[in-house]
Parts: sequence; C-alpha cells; structure tokens
Amino acid sequence: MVPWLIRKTTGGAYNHVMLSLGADSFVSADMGRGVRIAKLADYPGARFAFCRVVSASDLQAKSAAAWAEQQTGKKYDAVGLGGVWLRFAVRALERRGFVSFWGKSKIADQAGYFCSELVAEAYLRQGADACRLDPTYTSPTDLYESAEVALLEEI
Ligand SMILES: [Ca+2]
Repeated sequence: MVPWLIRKTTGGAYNHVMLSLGADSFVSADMGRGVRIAKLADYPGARFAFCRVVSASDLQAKSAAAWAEQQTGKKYDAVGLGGVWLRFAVRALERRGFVSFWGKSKIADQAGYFCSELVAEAYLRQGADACRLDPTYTSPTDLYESAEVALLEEI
C-alpha cells in the first residue's frame, strides 16, 4: 500500500497531495469539492510522486489514511490555504511577540481542510510528524521537501 502521493504540475511545482487507500482510491481535499474519495483519472494530465513518511510505521500510515477517510464530506478550507501563503508573515509577527494579535485559529477553518493540512494532520494524529510544521501552515511543497518524507516513485 502506498501511504500517500503528491501531484506535480507541468511547471514542476507540487500543488496537491492526497492519501492512498490502496489501489486507485485516494482521500483528497479538493477546492470546490471538499474532502472526498478520488482516483487518478480525476486529474488528467497530472504527474504524481509517490512518497512515504519515513518515521511512520505501516500501521501509522494505514491509520492516517483511515482517519482522513473519516473526514470525507468536510468542506475545503480555502481560508486555511491562504494561511499557508501568510505563514512567513505570521512567523515574523510571532517573532515580534504579536502572536496573540494574529491567532492561528482566526485564520484557519477548524472544521475544513485543504489538501496538505489533511495529510499532515492525519499523520500527526497517529504520532508521526510529516514535516515538523503545524498542519494549518503545511503546503504540498513543505511535505515534498520535508526530511521526514521519502520519494518512492514518480509517475
Ligand atoms: Ca483547516
């Protein structure tokens, strides 16, 4: 079973990530569609990198995917994704002691997920840290470049 995979654009950037449930079935938080079960054919022309979280056991990886599957039907968190773009600004404010001024919970939608938030939180809930970032501020590229993540195969 492949723990999860990440989508690559033709430009080389990674802009989407989802967890594998085995075979051609993935849990994916998609803009406009929310958390759902997807298949590769839903993303025509896309390239994918299959990856795994190095520190996660097979059981943790399966449990992460199972937890994500339970989130099916939850809405897409576009506001939270905006929080990723604001991450560096937020960190600058935090360093200056303005963290209470710019609380994370005020940015992110606690009920909904964007793609990389779903993956990062799924692993964190199993005790495996995918990229040492708060899921609320984790982008697909953060996951791909994480020291906790190993590339298995690109297709
Ligand atoms: Ca969220």
